[in-house]
Amino acid sequence: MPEFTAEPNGAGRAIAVVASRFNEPIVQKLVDGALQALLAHGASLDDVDVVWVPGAWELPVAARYLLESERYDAIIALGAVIRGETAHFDFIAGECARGLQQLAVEFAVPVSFGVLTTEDGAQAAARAGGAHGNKGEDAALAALEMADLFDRLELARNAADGDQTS
Ligand code: INI
Repeated sequence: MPEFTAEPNGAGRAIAVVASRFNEPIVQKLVDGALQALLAHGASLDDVDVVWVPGAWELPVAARYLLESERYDAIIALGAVIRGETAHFDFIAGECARGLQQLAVEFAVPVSFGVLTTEDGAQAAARAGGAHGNKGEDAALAALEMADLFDRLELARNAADGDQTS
């Protein structure tokens, strides 16, 4: 029975980090965590672009633009939507999540979700290098693992196709 597992492997990967400026001090920590994780797993900063957008609402459209370039092996979306600060929290958080997931499925390219959706700033800080870790780092690792998984699946598919034609 074939079984596929993968590892976060950043060697030779072109990665886009798309980050929203709203709640920038928090999001900068997510970006720092993501970049550290990419470097720790073999990526080169020469192959990583960091793209800033105004808020989480703009993350999906920016991610789509980047995906259409076909230049990236994975996209890491980072942001912080904090309920206490807006009446339209649910719209922004929900549409951001939905838009990013739709893109991942449509393009079949890893688009990881490192967007904090919290009740208050303290919860967000705890997840941006505080007591609950760094969700930017987690998102980077997920993106690299998915890119590696797709490589392995592609190899297996090509091998199976070769078997059929020989
Ligand atoms: N954007 C965020 O990323 N986080 C928030 O908490 C937030 N709040 O609180 O409103 C927020 N709003 C801006 C939004 O993402 C868009 O940039 C704006 O509506 C312009 O399109």
